Amino acid sequence: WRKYSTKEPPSPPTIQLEGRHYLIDEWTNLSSHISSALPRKLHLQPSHPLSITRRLIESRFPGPTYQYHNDLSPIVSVHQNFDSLGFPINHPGRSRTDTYYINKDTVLRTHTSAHQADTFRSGTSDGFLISADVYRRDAIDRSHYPIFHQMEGARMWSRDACKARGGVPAVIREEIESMPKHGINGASEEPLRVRWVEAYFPFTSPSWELEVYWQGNWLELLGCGVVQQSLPKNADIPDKIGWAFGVGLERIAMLLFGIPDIRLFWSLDKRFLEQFKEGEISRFVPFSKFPSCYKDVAFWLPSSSSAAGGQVSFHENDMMEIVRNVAGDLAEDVDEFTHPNTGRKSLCFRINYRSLERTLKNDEANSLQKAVKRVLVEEFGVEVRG
Ligand code: FA5
Ligand code: MG
Repeated sequence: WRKYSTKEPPSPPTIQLEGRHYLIDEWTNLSSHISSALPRKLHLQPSHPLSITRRLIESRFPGPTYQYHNDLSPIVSVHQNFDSLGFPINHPGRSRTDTYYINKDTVLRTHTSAHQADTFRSGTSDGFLISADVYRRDAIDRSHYPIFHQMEGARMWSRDACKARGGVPAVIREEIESMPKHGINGASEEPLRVRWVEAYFPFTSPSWELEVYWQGNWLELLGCGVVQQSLPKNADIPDKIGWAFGVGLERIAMLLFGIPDIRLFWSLDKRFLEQFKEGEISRFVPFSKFPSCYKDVAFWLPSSSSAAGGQVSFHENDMMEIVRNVAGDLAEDVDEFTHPNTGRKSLCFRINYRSLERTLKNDEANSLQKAVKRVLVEEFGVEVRG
């Protein structure tokens, strides 16, 4: 009889983010590590290196030509993040292994380009800078984090005016020459080695990426290009033409301040936060490098016939996600390191544990590793080999 009492029928499952309820479905793949970081907004925290970097770049793109948008919600539609930019329906970036879905129609933006179309359409200025937190299921290492910050920049001109001035390249050159030129003295003493690499984005053509040599490798700083005509056309400004870029703010800040590990931006440790002052670029002083401790895990994936429900797929990014959820910022990097050739698919990962703030005990690393293995078995049905 209890069953038929005055109780309401069960309401559909929802998730609450930024004060709103969203229906969840089979696409939902948000973890608590991610949703709890939504309110941090590091690019708006006064005297945080990301905010200092943002303001420094903003000072090079002055109003009223450029308008700044720094508080757009990270929750966007699949249409805004992908369709409006011409991403084909089968683009890998759309998959649940790469993108955080709130439900099948709603994602955490994977890039600030998600706001390009709306901002062009609003027509309130010819240029804009959009700085924001963005979210991706991605590798774990010293220059990648699942939450990072991008700044989108764009500038439009009327096609005729542009032609009269010698075309897009000439106009861009003029623009650069007219920019304020106060010096930026980064923390690095070596001269920067940079290179432009031809790239592809569905919403620009031609496109490039800019890379800089850092800690022995080429580090990508930004993507950019001439905006595809479909964007201004769909935004009801078909007679305009222009450029856009999307830069990783962490990557710039790492170079400017000499910050060696992207996890540091999330630190609440005074020894980190108290080093920085609004408007100033200073060299980061490490609190000393604490020892690392690596642990390997090797496992067989379940054959699809034995897996419950038939198909179990496992993506490298699933491993990254498990490790971040279990170990948080105690994981420094994760490498997939061999592929022994056996009939069943076998995977091996090396997880490097290191705290940025203290010496990690071997016991602690062991229990994190144990927890990672438990999740692998319970959620993905793998057979751990060692
Ligand atoms: C984009 O996101 C494009 N929206 C950029 C763009 C804008 C192109 C406008 C053309 C016109 P990409 O995926 O390459 O491109 O990311 C841009 C930058 O974000 C990278 O160069 C890098 O600096 C930074 N970035 C990417 N992934 C991560 C990550 N996991 N952690 C930290 N920074 C990252
Ligand atoms: Mg790129």
